[in-house]
Amino acid sequence: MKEKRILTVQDISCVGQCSLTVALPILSACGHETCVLPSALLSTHTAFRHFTSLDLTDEMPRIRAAWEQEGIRFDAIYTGYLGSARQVAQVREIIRTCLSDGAVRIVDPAMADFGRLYPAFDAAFVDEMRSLCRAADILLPNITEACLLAGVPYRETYDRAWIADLTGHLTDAVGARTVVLTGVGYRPDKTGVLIVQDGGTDYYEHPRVGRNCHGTGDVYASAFTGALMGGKNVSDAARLAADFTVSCIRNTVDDPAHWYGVKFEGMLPELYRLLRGERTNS
Ligand code: PXL
Repeated sequence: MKEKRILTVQDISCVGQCSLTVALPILSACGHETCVLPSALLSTHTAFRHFTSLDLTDEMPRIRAAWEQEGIRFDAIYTGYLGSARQVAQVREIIRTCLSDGAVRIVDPAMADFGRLYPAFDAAFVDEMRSLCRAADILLPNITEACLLAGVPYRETYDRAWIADLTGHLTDAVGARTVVLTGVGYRPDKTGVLIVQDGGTDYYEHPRVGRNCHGTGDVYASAFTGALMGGKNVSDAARLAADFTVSCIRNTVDDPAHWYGVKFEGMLPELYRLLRGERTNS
């Protein structure tokens, strides 16, 4: 495998197993050179009751200019939780100026879950995130994020026709070439990912394990990006990331004190096995 240089743009939550503290080890475990641009610095992620947050937007133009002077280019950019609506313009500028030819642009519009925006965000942020999505090759939303981006009211229960309608509105709204929609479940104890690509869809169903774990979206997006940039196609990367995320949640659910994140660290050997093509989940 030819390792890639990947830039990931998301926050550092000092405590909480999300964003960069998840993306960096997972992308590195996939064998890539992982470069980071912290979007914000938080004491914890925002599901904790008390947290501090420092938006790092103002540092971005300085960092970008320094990279330009050094001639630094990336083979892929993968963005996650951003620090503010005004930061999106900076991230778009980095996409415009810091990528090598043919680089892959992956956007996880990490801003909402379970029908609600995260505390720091509002409708203006959603509009900006939509503009970032328009600059992406691959989008990795959950259903809540897809609804916000597409302007479709959120629903807890749905059928295949509603999901098809949602992805239709989403691709109209953002023009992304490929969408991997996560958390799509049609049966009890099952959930899955829907890959929308080249005018067709491909659904991968997998077990829904235990309670909802915080940070699963970041584990998923990081494993997806690592696998894709390692040479898997979108469908295989989407499946591999789902299998890995299920293993990580299984490793977490029995520990009720561990409500704030996913215990992915001990599962990195499993990620190696999956990347080598050995399936271990049913
Ligand atoms: O996992 C998504 C995420 C990332 N970063 C921060 C968050 C969240 C979700 O709440 O608060 C700071």
